[in-house]
Amino acid sequence: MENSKNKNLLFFTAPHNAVNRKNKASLNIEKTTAVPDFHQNETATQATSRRPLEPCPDIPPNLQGVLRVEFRTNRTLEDVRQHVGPLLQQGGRYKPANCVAKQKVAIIIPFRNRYEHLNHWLHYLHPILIRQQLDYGVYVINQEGDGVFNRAKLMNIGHNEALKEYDYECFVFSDIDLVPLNDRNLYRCSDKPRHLSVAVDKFNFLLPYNTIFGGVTALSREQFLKVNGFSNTFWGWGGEDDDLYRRIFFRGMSISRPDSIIGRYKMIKHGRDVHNDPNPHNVQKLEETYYNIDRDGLSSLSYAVMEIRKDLCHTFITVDVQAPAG
Ligand code: UDH
Ligand code: MN
Repeated sequence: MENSKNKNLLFFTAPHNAVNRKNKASLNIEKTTAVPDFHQNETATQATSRRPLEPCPDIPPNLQGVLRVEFRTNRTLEDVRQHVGPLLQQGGRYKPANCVAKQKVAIIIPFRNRYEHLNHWLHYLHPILIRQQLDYGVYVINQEGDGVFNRAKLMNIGHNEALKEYDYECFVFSDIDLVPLNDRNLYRCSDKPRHLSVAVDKFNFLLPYNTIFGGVTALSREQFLKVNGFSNTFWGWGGEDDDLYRRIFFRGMSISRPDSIIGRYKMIKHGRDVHNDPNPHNVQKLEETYYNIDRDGLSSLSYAVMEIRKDLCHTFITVDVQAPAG
């Protein structure tokens, strides 16, 4: 079983292909009704008698393009569970029932005390990711305590924890407050590390600067390993995304982006969080990226998992990142 390595797991995932057809139709996720029912005759129809699934098409057929996104304040996790839950496996997992997904994608979200944002994110992203025909899982990495926040270290932890569960080949690192406005912006990896949140409403739908690599990014397992992941040492707000850009550059890669029509995003409005003030040292640290790539990153990652909770809509992993006092 995929999860057997995880000792702290509270729930195990159900068979991976269970899909509720009624909700499927209402979300306009797949038009075909020819969805194999994996519960029926599960023992009788073993792999031998099943026709192997075809690969999913390059371009998912049921995308809608421009989306309407509204952040009502009273969206509860229970609302989200009812809206998208029937399509999912425990832990916020999904894979297409009638074709083999192009990629296995782990979505990694750094988190602390943004529950309202989480509900919006789950509400909007699950239907999009399903229409994109991904074999995916959603991992919310929750920093325990009120020490200084470390977005980048949470990303590294998410990468490692997700790989303990499943053979993911692509990692999409996403802030909790960014929702795409176009579902043609595929949450997949490509031959270059990819920056997905190109045109964010908060920045008037413009790139604030050319080398920006924050918000939502996608790196294949190989690309992420090649740069030794994120640095673990950017405490507080700022710099860690620029450091990752520099790592990519110093390892001889360049980035790709969708165009600014497809790469549009809405950021949920928020103020500054406590214990995540801009850190002026982080700006200085960017001078040292080149020398730190190999010694600071996945190779030096140390943390403790405090709890793994499997909700229907996401896997919530609480971690001690050994933060300095906030
Ligand atoms: N995050 C949390 N909790 C925190 C801090 C950060 O969950 O306490 C995560 C969350 O996923 C968030 C991401 O880290 O989306 C990045 O943090 P951010 O949203 O604060 O970053 P952003 O660049 O901050 O959006 C800009 C400062 C906001 C000032 C707004 C003034 N109008
Ligand atoms: Mn934000």
